[in-house]
Amino acid sequence: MKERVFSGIQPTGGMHLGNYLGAIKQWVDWQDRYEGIFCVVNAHALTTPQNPSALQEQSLQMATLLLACGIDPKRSKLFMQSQVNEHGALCWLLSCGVSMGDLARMTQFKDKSTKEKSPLAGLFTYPVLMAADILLYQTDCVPVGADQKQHLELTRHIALKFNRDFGECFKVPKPLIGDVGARVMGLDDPSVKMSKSHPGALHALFLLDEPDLIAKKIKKATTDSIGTLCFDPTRPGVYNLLNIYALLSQQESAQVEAQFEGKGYGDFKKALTEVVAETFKPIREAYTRLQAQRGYVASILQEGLEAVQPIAAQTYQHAKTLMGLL
Ligand code: AQP
Repeated sequence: MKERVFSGIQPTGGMHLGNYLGAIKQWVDWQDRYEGIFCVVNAHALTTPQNPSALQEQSLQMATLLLACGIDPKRSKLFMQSQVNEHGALCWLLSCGVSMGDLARMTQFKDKSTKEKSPLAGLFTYPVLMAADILLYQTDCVPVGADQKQHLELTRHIALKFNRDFGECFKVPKPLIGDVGARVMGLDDPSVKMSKSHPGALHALFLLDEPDLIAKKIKKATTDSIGTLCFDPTRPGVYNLLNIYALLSQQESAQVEAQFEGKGYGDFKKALTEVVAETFKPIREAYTRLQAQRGYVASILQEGLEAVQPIAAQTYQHAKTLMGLL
């Protein structure tokens, strides 16, 4: 029997190259080896203020994009988090077993809360909802990038503690480490990771960007005045662009350096634009086709919901009973 993988993406904006390289491409590739349960985590998006109609639209766009990227409903389940009530319900049970101190140590909370004037309590308890997402499905493996490692460790701690205190209930998930280096930084500011919700117009490359816009963003991407093309982490702008090129063209860094030896930033940016546009083109086309098939995405989400809901209900009932709730 295949091991089960669970992962989710927040519909806090469009899907960008960082999401694709750091997560979605690997979800797609792993579908042969694992039983995939993938989720648009729209309830997580509420941890920062959202416009309700934009959130609805972005949630459906995200589900459509996941299918366009290659999530295959015949092999994996795809669903919308808010349609399974047990996520919120289990989050409450788990939040009554985790300490404020453990949550306060989460570096993502520290980072994100400093950007908000008045951070929401949901931002603080976000890792508990993430633990509920994972534990509800008796997940074997969770893909983790560097920024989610700490949250998965907390999930494991929560599961182990619950099983010890109340009785065996949750499978303790293992991390699944993806491509090394698949961390994409902002084009306009390579000191921060590329993010959906970053306000900069030239910050992220979105999968639905047209070729002209891709070219414009890459042309304006931050580099430096040195002029040579080598993988030097002390030159974050050039390093980030080279890293993107290597990942998309599936080459080692030495090969990329050899390819661009003696060339300038202009030539390199042209080649980068081409490889990005080539990667996005089939996804954009698949997205347009899926959108034209009225009702198709909704029917896939419904099928996914019907497949995962009983698993979530069973785990939640078990946890509730073990805790002594009638
Ligand atoms: N820049 C990135 N490079 C590599 N991987 C990334 N991921 C996100 N940004 C990068 C990975 O994408 C998956 C889904 O992310 P998410 O939507 O659940 O959360 P996030 O990390 O908060 O994504 P964003 O784009 O930065 O959204 P906002 O702006 O809303 O915070 C995760 O596996 C993540 O590691």
